[in-house]
Amino acid sequence: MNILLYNPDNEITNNFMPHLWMFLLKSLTPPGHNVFLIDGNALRLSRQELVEYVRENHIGLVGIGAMTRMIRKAYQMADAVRAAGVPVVMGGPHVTEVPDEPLGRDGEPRHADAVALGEADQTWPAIVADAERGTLKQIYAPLDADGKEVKPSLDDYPAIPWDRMDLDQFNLIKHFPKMARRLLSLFGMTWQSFHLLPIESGRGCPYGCEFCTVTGFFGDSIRFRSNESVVNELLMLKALEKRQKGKIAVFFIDDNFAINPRRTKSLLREIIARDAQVPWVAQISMNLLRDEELVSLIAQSGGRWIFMGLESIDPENLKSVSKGFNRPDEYKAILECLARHNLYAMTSFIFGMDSDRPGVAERTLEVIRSWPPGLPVFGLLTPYPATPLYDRLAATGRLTQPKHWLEFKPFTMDFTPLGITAAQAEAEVRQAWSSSYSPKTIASAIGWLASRSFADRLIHLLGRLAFRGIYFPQMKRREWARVLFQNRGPILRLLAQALELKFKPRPREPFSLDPQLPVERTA
Ligand code: B12
Ligand code: SF4
Repeated sequence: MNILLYNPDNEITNNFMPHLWMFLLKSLTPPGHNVFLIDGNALRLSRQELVEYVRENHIGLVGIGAMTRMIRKAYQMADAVRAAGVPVVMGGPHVTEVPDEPLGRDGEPRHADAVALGEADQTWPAIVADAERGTLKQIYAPLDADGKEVKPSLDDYPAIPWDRMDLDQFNLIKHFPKMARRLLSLFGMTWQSFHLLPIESGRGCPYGCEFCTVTGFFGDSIRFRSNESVVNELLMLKALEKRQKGKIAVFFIDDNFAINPRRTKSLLREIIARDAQVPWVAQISMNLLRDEELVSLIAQSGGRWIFMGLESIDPENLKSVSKGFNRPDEYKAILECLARHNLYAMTSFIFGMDSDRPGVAERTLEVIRSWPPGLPVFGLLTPYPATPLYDRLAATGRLTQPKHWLEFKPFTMDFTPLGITAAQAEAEVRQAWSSSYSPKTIASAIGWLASRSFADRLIHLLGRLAFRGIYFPQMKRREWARVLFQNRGPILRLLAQALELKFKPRPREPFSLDPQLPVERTA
């Protein structure tokens, strides 16, 4: 049977990284089937185009996965596929939380023939077999003989054959303007491709923050792959990048990569010992980064950026969403410790919490300005279905859009905040993004990095321009031209430094994204 796995686009930004579930389920598909993958973020298809693709490729089953914010689009695409007579199975966090919705058991139209609840590693082969026989059930749940939910162990995690997958749609170099590519090649960056690929080394986070789906979905039982299997995957990617004459970086998508610091350190030591370093990014909660030995191993093993949910600078807010383990009084010291190890942070903030008052953006920005530069992101507190936050807001009658996902609008509030209006909270988010990614802030961040390597400055600049695009889409050539013009100061200064490095290469500063190579300081 021919199977299509499809992930809808989020209708706003381009994707920078493939979704792991598609590659994982492809690897777990029993032999004898052909699995096609389409990520709508990389290859945007209309409903009609998707149906044509399904017909042309004689697809017998379409699997669709989506987060809550993409679910409306997912349902529209599923409806079109089902109208063409091809069965649809849906999976992922949203449909797991509200399975009656895709199955039309809530009185609304049906969008899926079947739903895979929770982690589908073990149910997927049964789904495929039933679809082939034409006996799809409505619900597939990973249950044991007693009907209790089973979380798959990651002991026998499949080797994902990245080297045999078509990754061309995720080649980020293709998104660079031609002129930028030419400039980069002048400085020896002649990569044919640049991929950011997702790897999971473990699943689960027991912290149970009130707004988060993860503790409910993956359970608070934490599971890890063996060090060996993770390191083998990294080594395969290193070999692949060599063959592709390209560059590969990795996003460890574990919710809390250092949730068991002993195990994380042992993995990082093995990466170093087996020379498996690639530049990587991971999500780690702030409390676990107090450990400087861990920070040092992160840096030596290829770690470049750490994504951390700081959420708020107000301890009362943090307590109100069960995230009191974040301590705002230590944010600065930890970020400085990371910067000493040449590591930087993507810091995520949420506005609209119960203690937020007008002016929260400026108060937060003032604190951020005292830190080493990073990539801050700002969002509104969002009640995802089946989270304790959703239940609390529903119970107190504060939800203004109980099914906000069916009319999804980015950066809008779906409930009534306490100390600020919804419109004010939305304006605070706007202000935080505008200020954090203004040409002045970008110039000052690059200035802060004057004593760091050229590569660090270039990566920060590119990162800042790209992250700016999360809030201010800059897809069209004209929009890019405006952004580049507004930021011409740091861009021209970097260009001048690059020319100087190229033509007056003494003392030489090697251009490298590989952390194991020494990168000389220029000052
Ligand atoms: C990586 C990641 C991202 C990446 C992007 C996604 C990517 N390209 O991989 C980035 C960093 C960009 C991102 C952004 C966001 N993310 Co995110 N992200 C994740 C993360 C950490 C890992 C996803 C992953 O690969 N997991 C591992 C795979 C194996 O698990 P899985 O996807 O759940 O798939 C399994 C099952 O669900 C099932 N399955 C999934 N799909 C399908 C489909 C079929 C047909 C079948 C049969 C089975 C099936 O089988 C898989 C194997 O068991 C998850 C948390 C998590 N641990 O999952 C959050 C998560 C998915 N993100 C979340 C959120 C909220 C967001 C944001 C909205 C945050 C924000 N406020 O901006 C944005 C939105 C992004 C957008 N595109 O618009 C929430 C989603 C909650 C929800 N109900 O939708 C999660 C669960 C985290 C959380 N805190 O609750 N995210
Ligand atoms: S620490 Fe992160 S992954 Fe864990 S429950 Fe909190 S928000 Fe979710």
